[in-house]
Amino acid sequence: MRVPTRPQGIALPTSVVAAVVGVVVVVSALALSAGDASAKCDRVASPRGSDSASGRPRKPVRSLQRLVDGLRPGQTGCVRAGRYGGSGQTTAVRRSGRARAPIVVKGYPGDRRPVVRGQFRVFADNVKVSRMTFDGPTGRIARGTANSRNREDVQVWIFGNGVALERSEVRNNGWHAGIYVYRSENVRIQRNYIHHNGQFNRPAMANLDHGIYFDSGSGLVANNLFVDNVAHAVQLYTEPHDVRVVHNTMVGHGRSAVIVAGAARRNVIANNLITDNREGIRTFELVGPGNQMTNNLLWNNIFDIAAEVKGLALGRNLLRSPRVSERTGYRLPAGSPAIDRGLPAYGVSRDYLGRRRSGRPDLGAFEYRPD
Ligand SMILES: [Ca+2]
Repeated sequence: MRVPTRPQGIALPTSVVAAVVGVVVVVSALALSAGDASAKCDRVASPRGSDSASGRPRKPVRSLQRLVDGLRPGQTGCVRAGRYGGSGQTTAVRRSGRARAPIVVKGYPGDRRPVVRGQFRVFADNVKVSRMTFDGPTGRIARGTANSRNREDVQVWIFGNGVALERSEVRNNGWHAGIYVYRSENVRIQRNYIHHNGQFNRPAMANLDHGIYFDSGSGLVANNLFVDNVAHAVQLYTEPHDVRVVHNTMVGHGRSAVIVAGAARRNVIANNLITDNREGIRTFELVGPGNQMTNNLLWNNIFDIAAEVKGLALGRNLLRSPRVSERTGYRLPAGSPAIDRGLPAYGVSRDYLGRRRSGRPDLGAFEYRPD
């Protein structure tokens, strides 16, 4: 399988790219809420485990691969804090769950999120991945999406239907995408922190490395925090359909927050908070029908709406400062114009932190709550 030709987009003076990409943002203080309502662990992996063990909770396995290989539909594998995988390694989920009995892989309840090095693939249906950190670069990957200069590859590769990636961190990828979605229907990517993915020192790649590269399939991208990925936070290309990109906060991208290109069709971009990117929204040679962008807040992008938005139905979008900052982890302050400005039709019931949204939904990933 090869990654298809990418849209080349427009040339840009290097100094402008550097100025935007150079905004280094650190949100380490922004921890996902610890713990999990469900403490069910059918199998466990631990740095102190052994791959000759059964994997039952008192006999954990060592490797993430061993853990996922032992899961059956309806079972949950819990991963204790620590490091898994390694540079150049691939961990792959290959056994499918069922729609009502997914295979679940998650960070152990109450532990810090485990850190997975190398590439993580979900090549199966009905798999849910939660509370994990995927840390790039991948290292040299055998049989990856395509050969790059150093055989680096995408960090998390989703190739299956009904796959969920939630409450995780995807960072520091060295080639093309933090998350790559290929021919996958009903994918749900929610409440993740997706940041610093891409090759920052290669001008030739300034247009090509993204937070999420949604190539094909359908689903939901909601309540994610995207910060400082090289090119776009989300690229909808070559032919994704019926993807709802809603309630995300997207900051500091060298190209745009969202690009809709090629045969992408019926995708909706709404209720997002989009600041400090080169461009807020753009299209590129868009021929697919029915794409729309409405009710987003755009602020302090060099171009809030790019010159090329042909093929995209633009509804009303808000051009006002949301008054968010890196220092406060992009939470909304009292009086922000993003509060209660979401269209309920595109709303989601909870926010990035899992808090119930109140009143009309607030724009972006965070629902305002006075502390
Ligand atoms: Ca609200």
